[in-house]
Amino acid sequence: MGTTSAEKVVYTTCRSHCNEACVLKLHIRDGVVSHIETDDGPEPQYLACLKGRAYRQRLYSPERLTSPLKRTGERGEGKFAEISWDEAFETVASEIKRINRAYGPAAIILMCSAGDIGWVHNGSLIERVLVGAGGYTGVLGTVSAEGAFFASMATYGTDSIRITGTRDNLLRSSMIILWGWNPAVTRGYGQPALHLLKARQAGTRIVTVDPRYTDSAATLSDQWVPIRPGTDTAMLIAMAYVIISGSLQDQGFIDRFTTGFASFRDYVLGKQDGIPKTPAWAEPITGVPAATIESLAREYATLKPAALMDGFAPGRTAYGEQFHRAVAVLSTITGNVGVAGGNAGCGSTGAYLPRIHLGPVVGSRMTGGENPVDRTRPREDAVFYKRKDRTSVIGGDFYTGGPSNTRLNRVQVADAILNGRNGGYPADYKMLYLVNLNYVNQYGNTNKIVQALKKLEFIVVQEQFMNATARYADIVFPNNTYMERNDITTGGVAPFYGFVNKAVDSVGGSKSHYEIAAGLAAKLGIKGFDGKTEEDWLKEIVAGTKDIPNYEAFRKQGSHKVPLPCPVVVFEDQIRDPLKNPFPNPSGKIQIYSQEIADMQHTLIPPIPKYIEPWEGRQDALTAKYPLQLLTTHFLRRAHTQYDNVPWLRELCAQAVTMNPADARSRGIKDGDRVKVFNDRGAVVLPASVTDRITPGVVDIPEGSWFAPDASGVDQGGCANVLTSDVISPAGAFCSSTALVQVEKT
Ligand SMILES: Nc1nc2c(c(=O)[nH]1)N[C@H]1C(S)=C(S)[C@@H](COP(=O)(O)OP(=O)(O)OC[C@H]3O[C@@H](n4cnc5c(=O)[nH]c(N)nc54)[C@H](O)[C@@H]3O)O[C@H]1N2
Ligand SMILES: Nc1nc2c(c(=O)[nH]1)N[C@H]1C(S)=C(S)[C@@H](COP(=O)(O)OP(=O)(O)OC[C@H]3O[C@@H](n4cnc5c(=O)[nH]c(N)nc54)[C@H](O)[C@@H]3O)O[C@H]1N2
Ligand SMILES: [Mo]
Repeated sequence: MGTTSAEKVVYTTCRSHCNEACVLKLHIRDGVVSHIETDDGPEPQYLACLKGRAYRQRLYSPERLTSPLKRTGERGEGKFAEISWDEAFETVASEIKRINRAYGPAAIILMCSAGDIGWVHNGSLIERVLVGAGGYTGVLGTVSAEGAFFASMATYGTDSIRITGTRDNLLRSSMIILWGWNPAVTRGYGQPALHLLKARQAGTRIVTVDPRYTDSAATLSDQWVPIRPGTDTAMLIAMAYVIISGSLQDQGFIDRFTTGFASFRDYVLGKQDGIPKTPAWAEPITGVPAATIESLAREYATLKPAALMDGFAPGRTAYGEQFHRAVAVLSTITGNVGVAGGNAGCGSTGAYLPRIHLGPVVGSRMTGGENPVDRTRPREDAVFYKRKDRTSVIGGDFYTGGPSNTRLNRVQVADAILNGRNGGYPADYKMLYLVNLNYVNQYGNTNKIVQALKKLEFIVVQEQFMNATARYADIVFPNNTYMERNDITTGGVAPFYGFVNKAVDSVGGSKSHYEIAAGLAAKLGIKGFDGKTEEDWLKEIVAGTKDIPNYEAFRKQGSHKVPLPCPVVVFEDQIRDPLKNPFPNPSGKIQIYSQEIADMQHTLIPPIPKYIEPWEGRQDALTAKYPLQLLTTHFLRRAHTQYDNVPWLRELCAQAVTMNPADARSRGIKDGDRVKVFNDRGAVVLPASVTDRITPGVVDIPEGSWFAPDASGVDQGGCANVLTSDVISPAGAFCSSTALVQVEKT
């Protein structure tokens, strides 16, 4: 489209919480974003999806929070009064001081997530304020992929976020397996769907293993293998049985690059426990016919190179870490690690250069140094949690590991608030500060979170909308959006830096993260916070990357696409020259058997990957009451809870519980009926979508729909976490795919 003289064009980068980074071309007329296009620059283009293109309805939503709010009714009742910024800052500062004096800084929990992902405007700035005020209790782990992280640290010695190559590596694969990965819907990490489409056009064989016939199965794959949730490790181990018993493994690769193969082989062949892990053993566990397991294993071992791409969701289950460990080991014994067209496993996401370069540049400088509360209890267990290279990503604490035993696993925060020291937690908690996080909606067991929030003395929420979490705040700080501030962002695994250009002034009285943190720091009397402006930070970050030659040109173009001579393969150096480049772990090799895990002596975290029967699975006695397994997948038209209130996007697809016709029929449910989905943790009412695209015995409620309890406490909003639990997997993962439910017609 052409531009008129009264119109201005600004290039910016959309980096919402789907984790893709896309170029937006904004047309601005009279200070208002009038329409939005996407990348029209040179290849590779970073093309925005429907959410970025619909952003105007979010930016100018009548529901935007435009003034600081103070609670006037009961907590959660949703009654607030507008107050000035000065009063809001004063109230929060004096509460921080009061709680600090009365209980110590550990009583204050800070949790951040990733609303709009930028390197300046994120939760790190509040970390900086709280460090200056005496400290806070931080959280650890990532709800997305703690299982993948653990498996990656145990197997390779490095953080999973670092171990994905660029997506063009997929164009060199002979076979690709999308295992619990649906990149046709879940945006993120370097436009994988586009590359998969190209690979398929070039004749690469692509197979999807998923309980649902996903859009990726339908449009990108040659074959769909339906599987029961939470049983993937059994199928992977049975594939290893086919490979090892048929001598299809790459023994030369195993001898040179790995440790502990014999122990895994003995387990697989049944020499340890007398149970050979044959396809016939896996069939009744997984629901996948033995012949299918057998043929997939043979193909995977012989069509080389092959990329086994494991999504995060199968790792967000009971013992999900075993899934990612098994994927890494299968990739290893077939010689697919560190080679062109292969993949190392442990989560099919990650970060390429930009994010890794920026971590150290921004990290502790932004967060204001060590948190005094962290220092009180250094972490003693699992040595790999202390390794330095756990990538600090964005929002400060987002991926920070466990340097300290004062930190709480994110998923257990509600339990920690409810039980405190008596429950074995390091402190009693009185205050919660939330940034870029829709806590009530997005973490396990919503009703328990609500109970926990009612117990606290003070809650601060930085938000754009009055959502389920903001409703529980004592003070709400209205945050602006990325269209109203300058920032820098990066493209996941894509070799791409995005400049986030301020396009319009902040709507109403909303403020940026920087402005909020600076205002609060001033009230707390923290010196030196405001020593650097937004612009100073941006320039410092750009200089630190060493990739971007010219700040002004970067800013004007809105992006810097890093030229790469060839696709990037993870661990290429380790395989090409292992003596010079050992793996960053104690053995220097790929650890099929991990001595570090063995030393932990945790019976449910074995040193080799093993299938362990999950709780709330098909074998659980609870199936008598709640016979259906619940999935809570990521949704096309949302980034988690974000964009759920955008009318254009709501028209596209309805929030519903997807179920198989067999399960619907036996309950007298027809497509479109309103149904109640429930278990002991809660109940959700929403429409049913009846389709063969989901395997029998499994139902799916897409995560991120807004929690809206009625007077009897039944959620009418379709929020999946009313039904999920806050019990974590032994290695720390959020088990959002491990929950049994029943469905009935309302
Ligand atoms: N549009 C959009 N894109 C997004 C996001 C979003 O909210 N919206 N969120 C982003 C974020 S933060 C993340 S972490 C990623 C996460 O992305 P993922 O975790 O990969 O996404 P999910 O949709 O939960 O799951 C992927 C697939 O795994 C399947 N699955 C679930 N449980 C199991 C299981 O036990 N076994 C097997 N084999 N398959 C299973 C689901 O049916 C689904 O098709 O996506 C990112 N991209
Ligand atoms: N059942 C179930 N639950 C899940 C998942 C699942 O698969 N199943 N997936 C999990 C995963 S992978 C993730 S990553 C989490 C995501 O969980 P969250 O990070 O809590 O999800 P978002 O909806 O992205 O929440 C971000 C919030 O920040 C606000 N926001 C956006 N931009 C800004 C900004 O600039 N400033 C401020 N202050 N706020 C802003 C948004 O309005 C939004 O309310 O959910 C997890 N929860
Ligand atoms: Mo995530």
